[in-house]
Amino acid sequence: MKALITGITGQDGSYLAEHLLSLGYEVHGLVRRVALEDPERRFTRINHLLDRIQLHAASLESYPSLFAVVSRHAFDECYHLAAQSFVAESFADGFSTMNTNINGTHYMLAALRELRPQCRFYFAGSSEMFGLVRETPQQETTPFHPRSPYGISKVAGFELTRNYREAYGLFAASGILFNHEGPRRGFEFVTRKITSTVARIKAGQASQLRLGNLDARRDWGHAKDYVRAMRLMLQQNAPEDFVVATGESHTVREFCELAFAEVDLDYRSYVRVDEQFLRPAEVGSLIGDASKARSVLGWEPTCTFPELVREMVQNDLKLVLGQTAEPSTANAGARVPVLEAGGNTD
Ligand code: G4F
Repeated sequence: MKALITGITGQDGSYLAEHLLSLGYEVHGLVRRVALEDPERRFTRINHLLDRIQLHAASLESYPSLFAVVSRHAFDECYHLAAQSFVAESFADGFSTMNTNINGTHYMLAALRELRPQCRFYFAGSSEMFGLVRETPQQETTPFHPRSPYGISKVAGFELTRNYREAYGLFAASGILFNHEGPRRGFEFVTRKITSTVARIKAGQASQLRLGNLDARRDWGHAKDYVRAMRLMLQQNAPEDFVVATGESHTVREFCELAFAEVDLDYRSYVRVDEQFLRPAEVGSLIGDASKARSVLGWEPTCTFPELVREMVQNDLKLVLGQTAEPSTANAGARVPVLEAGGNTD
């Protein structure tokens, strides 16, 4: 099996690449040209995989570049994970979030339809599509009410995926993934912001943690568990959409409490609310019902909330102390494999 992953340098892309490699797949990834020019910083999560995967330079903003890559390889599966995925940034620059997320998805679908219609397609939908929730818990049939340009772009990508499935018969499915975290999470997301700051406070390198809405409630799982569900969706007889969630939700405050307790500190002494981290329109509470994924895919999450918090704090403590941690920080520059240019790239 030959799989293409867009967004392979991200948290989910790196875990998915490992998972597919462990199952004997030939794994290809799309990367932006800017990433190639800065491999030491941009390839930290896939550094250890570079001699086992094939990377192709392309941009989600350029249809010709995606067309060129798809025209050269007979992909069986395509996992479209690449996106501007930080909700707060989508308020700061809604235009580029929309351009990348909506057009990027449309270009991928159009290139596959034209060149490789038998390739199965996975779209990374999001629980942010539920936004101002109409029912609790949220399931596949819950109506969408996105609250940010990011959420709106994901609803558009979800609908494009459905339309290509219905109009052109593509095997195109969307995962509606609730928040999924882990030691490879980007530092701008609240979980990693908390665990990395806890580690720095413990090491005497920081004295405060400034956050926005402490009462926001999320259904947090482990990204490693969630990439298994992505692949399972493409192994079914027919393309369908699935909610992927733990069915448990916790507040940002509870995450702080556990993370600080992991290093024997009381969060109340360090956490301060800072208005600059509040969002113009907040998604107050999300909790998913993954019954369909459990019964149809046979999927189960394996990591509990306290285990997730502990793993992330322990990893960040190692990073602060200069010990080996995830993502690998070893030098990737010397081992970047030969890359094939794909049309107009940035
Ligand atoms: O960690 P977050 O930035 O993730 P958010 O907005 O829920 O989105 C993540 O999960 C989605 C799946 O539901 C993905 F689609 C999306 O790409 C991304 O991975 O924020 C979580 C909550 C929010 O309610 C936010 O307002 O934490 C609250 N929060 C409070 N203080 C903060 C902060 N978030 C961030 N990033 N930084 C803060 O200081």
